[in-house]
Amino acid sequence: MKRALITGIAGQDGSYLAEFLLAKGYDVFGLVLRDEPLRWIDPIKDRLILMEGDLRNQKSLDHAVRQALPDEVYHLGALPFVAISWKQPVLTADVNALGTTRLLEALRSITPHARIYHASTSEMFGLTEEIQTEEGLFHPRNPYSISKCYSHWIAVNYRESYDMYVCCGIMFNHESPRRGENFVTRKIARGVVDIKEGKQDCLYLGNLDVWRDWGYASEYVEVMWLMLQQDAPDDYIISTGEVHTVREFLEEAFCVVGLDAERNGKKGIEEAYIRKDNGQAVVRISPEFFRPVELTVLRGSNSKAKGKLKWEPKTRFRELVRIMVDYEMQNTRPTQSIREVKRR
Ligand code: G4F
Repeated sequence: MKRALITGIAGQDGSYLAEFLLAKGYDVFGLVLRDEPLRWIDPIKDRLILMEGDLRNQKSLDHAVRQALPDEVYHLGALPFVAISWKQPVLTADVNALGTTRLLEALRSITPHARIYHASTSEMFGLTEEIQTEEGLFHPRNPYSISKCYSHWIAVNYRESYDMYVCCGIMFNHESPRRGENFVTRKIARGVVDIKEGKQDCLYLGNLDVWRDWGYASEYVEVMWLMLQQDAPDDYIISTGEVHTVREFLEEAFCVVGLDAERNGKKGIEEAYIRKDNGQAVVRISPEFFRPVELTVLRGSNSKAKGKLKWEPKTRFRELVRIMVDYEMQNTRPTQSIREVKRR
C-alpha cells in the first residue's frame, strides 16, 4: 500500500483528495491544525491518520513526516484568502512561503525520495490579460500571490538542487460546495438561496466585473495525483480555459433558484439588483469587498496537462453554478442577521 501525506487535508481540495486516494487504496495521513473544523473529512475520519501540525512549526512537520514516511506528499496547506493577505502579510508569508520551505526541509532530510505535489496558483501571473501558459511571466499583485511565488520557486529549486521529484500544479480558481464561505462563488450560492428562502434580504458584493477561470474542485484532485505518476516531475497549469465574470455567476445563480431580479443603475458602486416581485434590493455593492489592487482576468491554457497527463475538466461553468446552488438548497441554515451577512 502506498502512503500519502496531505497538508491542508481538512480543506476543500484536501478532503476531495483524501477521498480519491482512499479509493485508490492509499494509507492517507493528514496534517491538521489544532481546533481546525473537520467537517468535510468527518465521514472518512476513521479511515485517515490525522496528525496535529502547523506549517510554522518545524518540529511538528518533522514529526509528521517521520510518522507518515510518505511515498507521496500533497502540499495543499496554505492561507488561501487573497483579500485577507493584505491584512496579514507577515503571517501569510510565514505560512505559505516559509511553511513550504520547512516542509521541504523535513522531506529532504527524512524521505528525500518521496514524490511531492506543490499547490501553486494562477494568482502568481497577476497583472495580465493574456491566456496563460506554463511559460508565462509572474507579476504577483498581493501578499498572498507573492508568498505563493516564493513557495513555487522554492519547490522548483528543491527539484533542481537536490534532484527531488517535485511538481507544481498552477491551479486556476476551483470551486465546489466545500469552498470556504468567504470566497465569492460560495458566498453567492449561499446568499441567493437564503434570499430566495426569505432568510436574508440582501447580498453585499464587491467588483462584479472581474473574470475568472472557474473549474470544479473535485475534478482537480485527480490531476494532482497524475502529476506524481509520471516518469519525470514537471509543472502544469490546471484550468478550464474558459472565463466568466462574477456578475455571470450571480445571474446564473439567480436562474438556478428562480429569483427574478434585474440590475438597476450604472454598473459599479451605485448599482443594485432589484427583485421584480416586491421591488426589494437583493444585491448591493459594498466598498469593503473591493481590493486595493484587482486582477481583472485570470485565464489559463490547460494544453500541457491535456497532452501529457491526458486530463481535462468535464464540469463547465453553468453546471458548476448549479452544483453549488443545489447544495445550498439541500442544506438550509437558520435565518441570519443583516450584520452577520454583511461581515462575510
Ligand atoms: O473568490 P475569490 O475571493 O477568489 P480569488 O481571489 O480569485 O482567489 C482564489 O483563487 C486563486 C486562484 O486563482 C487562489 F490562489 C486563491 O487561494 C483563491 O482560492 O475572488 C474572486 C473574485 C475577485 O476578483 C474578487 O475581487 O471575486 C471578486 N469579488 C467580488 N465580490 C469578491 C466579492 N470576492 C470575494 N471573496 N467576496 C466578494 O464579496
